[in-house]
Amino acid sequence: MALLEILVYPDKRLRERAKPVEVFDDELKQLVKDMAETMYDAPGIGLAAIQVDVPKRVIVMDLSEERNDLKVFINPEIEAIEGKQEYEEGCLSVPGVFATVERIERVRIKALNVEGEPFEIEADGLLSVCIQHEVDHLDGKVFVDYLSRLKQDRVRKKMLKEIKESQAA
Ligand code: GNR
Ligand code: NI
Repeated sequence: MALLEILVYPDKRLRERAKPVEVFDDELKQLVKDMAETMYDAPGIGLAAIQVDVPKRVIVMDLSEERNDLKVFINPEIEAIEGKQEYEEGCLSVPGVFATVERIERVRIKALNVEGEPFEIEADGLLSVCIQHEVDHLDGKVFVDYLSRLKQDRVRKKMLKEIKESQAA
């Protein structure tokens, strides 16, 4: 097991479009394990592989209080069903920044499990928000992209300042 380093905005590698998984082997299982460990340690409720500099379409998530209900989505596809919702989002790649984002309320998710078997679920509430946030990462998007230019500039400056300070220390 290993903790992986989480890329921090505005790192350019977060802008890459992740590639579909084609091989369901032990290496993929190890990646999922390491991502789960990294997410639990952070702590966060979700993590996309691109955030640990692996440009593959792999997501781990755990929304449970007890942190014992790991969900894995490989090559996920989202289809809107209905509605809109607003949620105050945060991101492990933008530490300390929280902002309200409008998302689709109810979605259908088609994905593969770690064995490569397809499954389909419907989601609303936090699961729906989180899967949309994670699939954005796989497409090179970050939640701050939905904010005004002014707010994006402020977030970028804050992150760059913190990165600089952590390097000086
Ligand atoms: O830990 C996380 N919390 C969170 C809260 C509201 C909306 C989305 C999220 S996902 C985030 C983890 C993360 O950055 N995943 O990419
Ligand atoms: Ni995120």
